[in-house]
Amino acid sequence: MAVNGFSLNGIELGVATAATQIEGGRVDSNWQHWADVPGNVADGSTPERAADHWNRVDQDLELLLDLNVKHYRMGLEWARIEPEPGVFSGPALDHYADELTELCASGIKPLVTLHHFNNPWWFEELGGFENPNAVTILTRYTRQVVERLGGLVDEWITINEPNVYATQGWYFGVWPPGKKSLKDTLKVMQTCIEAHVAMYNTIHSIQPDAKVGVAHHLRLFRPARKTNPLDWAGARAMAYLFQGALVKAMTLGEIRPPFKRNGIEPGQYADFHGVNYYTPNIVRGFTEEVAPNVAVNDLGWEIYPAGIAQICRRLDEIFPAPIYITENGTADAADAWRSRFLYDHLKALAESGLPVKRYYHWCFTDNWEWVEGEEPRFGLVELDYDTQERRVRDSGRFFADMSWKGEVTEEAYSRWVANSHYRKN
Ligand code: IFM
Repeated sequence: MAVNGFSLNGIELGVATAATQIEGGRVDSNWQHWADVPGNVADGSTPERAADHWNRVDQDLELLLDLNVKHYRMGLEWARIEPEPGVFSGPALDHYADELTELCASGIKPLVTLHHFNNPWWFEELGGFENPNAVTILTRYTRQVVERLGGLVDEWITINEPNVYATQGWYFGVWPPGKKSLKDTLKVMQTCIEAHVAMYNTIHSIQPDAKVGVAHHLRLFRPARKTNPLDWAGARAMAYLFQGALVKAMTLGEIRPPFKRNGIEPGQYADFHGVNYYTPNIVRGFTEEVAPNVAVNDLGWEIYPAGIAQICRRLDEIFPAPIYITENGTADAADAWRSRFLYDHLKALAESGLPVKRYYHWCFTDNWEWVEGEEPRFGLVELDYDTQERRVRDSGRFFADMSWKGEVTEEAYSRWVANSHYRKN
């Protein structure tokens, strides 16, 4: 009798990456400039090294095949594609076209992210998402890309984690452009809404059957004290401002304060729900904390697998659409619990009864983790940054087995999960 095994119930597995985090190379982008300033990145690294994927596409394709992935989420480096305003690089677009051609020829379906926190430096200097022409500029870039690459890819993510992008860069000031202003944060979120809708419409005008969405970073906001009204109010307010209002605006054109309609009509602006889920938030008053005595990853983020299905259920209630888990993963340098993490999150999804169609694990290889640098290890594939050697972790072997079989077998559970344990804070 099956005790620990389960069927994935049709959820197809893939892995996710982002250009700045794996490609390497010195690119004239907001992140290169930010990382060049001493003190901005914890270990002093920059995206210049990363996984050198730009020069190792073939090698990495072999690894993707080794992992049995059916889907690959990748990002584009806008600064490579449009190095000067309105000037598009044929060689950069050709490079991505070649990569996409190889993926398709290998039976791996690409999902391409147009904006993943990365701006060309010229755009950043123009004020980036605060520039009054930002939507037009992003739409021009989108049109060029989709016209060139649309024959190879028909699934797109317009913007990755607009809430994280806006709050880290404009509210906490720890990411470029390093501002600390609620007013500017909301302005950037407003631009994200308008840019997404314009990009969505642009893609569909070129590829009517394309599938387009946003990769939303979604959290469960839970009150620290179950009977404290202030904690409840804080949790509700944070959930609304960080994600609720943004998701409704970007999915259905349902505009609520503090956002403005600015010409956006109610409608459907997502062909799938894109969910990046990592951790819940515990709210005490209007501050956040990590609960004591809970499982945590190397970055101290709580691991709460049930939350992934709870988040998806809320989205399904807003609007029933296929759900793609566009990111889910954990920083686990020793690969001590990644297999259990995979098992628990996939089990919660597979048993949820929700229309979860895809699961993209973050990350394919270890990746340059923004201001955390090279230290956190999210990869199914371990990377030696000095030698650029790659090695599939045990959790990667477990992932490959699940992806191949469409289920977790009892044998796979005993081999990879039974001895994989979380550690508590
Ligand atoms: O590495 C990031 C990614 O760029 C966006 N989502 C969260 C990941 C882990 O922090």
